[in-house]
Amino acid sequence: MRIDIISIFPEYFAPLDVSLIGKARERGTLDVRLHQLRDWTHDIHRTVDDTPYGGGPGMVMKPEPWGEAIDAVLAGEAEGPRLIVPTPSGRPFTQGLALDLAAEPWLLFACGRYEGIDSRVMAEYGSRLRVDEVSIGDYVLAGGEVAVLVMVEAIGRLLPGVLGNAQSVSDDSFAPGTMANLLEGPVFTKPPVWRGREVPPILLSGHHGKIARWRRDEALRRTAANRPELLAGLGPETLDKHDRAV
Ligand code: 6GU
Repeated sequence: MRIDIISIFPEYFAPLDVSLIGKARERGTLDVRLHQLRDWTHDIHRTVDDTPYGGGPGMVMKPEPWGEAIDAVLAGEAEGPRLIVPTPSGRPFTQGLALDLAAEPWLLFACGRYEGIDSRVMAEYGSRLRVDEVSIGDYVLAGGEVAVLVMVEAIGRLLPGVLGNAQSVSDDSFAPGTMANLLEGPVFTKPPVWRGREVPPILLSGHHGKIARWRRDEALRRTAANRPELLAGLGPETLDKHDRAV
């Protein structure tokens, strides 16, 4: 997968050099290309923002540098990328959207700062590319860079061969299938007793059916405690006859 990121702070993306994503880049599974938006300005101050039409606080990113930057990324390619614009006003970023984006060959992230990017930029490319404005949660960040780090990590770990163990993707909280709308329960490793605290004996029993049942009960219990609104989305058809309200 190819990922282009346009930002006025490309140095924000240093974490993409390390860990799972860094390794995927070294192997060539992931091709990340960073671009400095200010390289497409033409004034001595390299201005990327201006005051909002209609008044109000803050600044808005000017359309011209964005148009030139995006055109330069698209230049010479037959097929365009999906354009993702991080903004708290966007559609929610979910595990489902991460899976959808992980199936794309090419993504372009356009990181806004200040009060956002002049809306004509999204309209302009909306006629040529699939454009999604996406939010990572109900809080406001100072810019889209950290949100893009979040999305690239969530998408990157889903690419074939990035995780050591394909099972860990299907066991994830929110994974479609048995974990849809469920949070993962607690996990344990050796030693069997630590500071007098025992690992739940069922996990040492070797009885795979009982372990799966216990894990599902714990997932339901944790979901009820931390995200009760998700339980409604489980729906009667996804509940088995042993599932119980906890
Ligand atoms: Cl995607 N961007 C910004 N600036 N703030 C956010 C966000 C995105 N998602 C939640 N808050």
